[in-house]
Amino acid sequence: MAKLTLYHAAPSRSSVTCWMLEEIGEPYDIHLLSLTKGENRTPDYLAVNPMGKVPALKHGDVVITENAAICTYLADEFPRAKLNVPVGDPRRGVYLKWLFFGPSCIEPAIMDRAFPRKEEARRAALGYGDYDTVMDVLAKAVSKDTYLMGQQFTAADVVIGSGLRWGMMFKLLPERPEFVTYVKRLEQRPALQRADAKDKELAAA
Ligand SMILES: N[C@@H](CCC(=O)N[C@@H](CS)C(=O)NCC(=O)O)C(=O)O
Repeated sequence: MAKLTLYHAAPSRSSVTCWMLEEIGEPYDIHLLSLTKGENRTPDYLAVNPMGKVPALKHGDVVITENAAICTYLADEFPRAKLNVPVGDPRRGVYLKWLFFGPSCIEPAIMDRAFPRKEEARRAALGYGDYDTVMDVLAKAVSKDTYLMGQQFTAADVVIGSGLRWGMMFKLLPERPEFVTYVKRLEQRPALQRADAKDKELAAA
């Protein structure tokens, strides 16, 4: 099987991919980078990800970047883990919607809150519309069933769950009861616990 290598800074956004890899359950290597030492800006790493960002995932000769793309890729590439909704399944459209909602709505809504613009942007001009609507849509989605796709835990939960988890950790998202309950449920997953433990160990080394 082609080798999996995660380019990771512990903890950071690449912890999302680490969680996903733990859910997949295939062996992988970690190539640790120190962001504070600028190891993500070296020519060697820029050849892997010209954005100079983590995560990046190497699978054989393929390099994938962007958390949501990596999670989508891994779920499709390793269907045995049952973390995807496959092509042909009518639920796939909604599944993809949530995978894209993370980077295209949650992340910019949070970042605009953390670093407000001098002038308020028109709602129609922002891809995510407005912060409160994003929160309301999310609260409804995560409280409807056990997971976003019902009883099935999927890569979409890794992406959206991570956004909610990190957002609340950095006080950029409200601790709405729907978010807290959903995140607590995710935190019971052994794969997330293993990823967290790995991050603690790597950060302390
Ligand atoms: N859009 C990327 C964002 C990745 C990202 O911003 N990673 C941060 C770590 S939290 C990073 O590499 N920062 C280092 C830098 O920009 O110098 C994704 O979703 O994967």
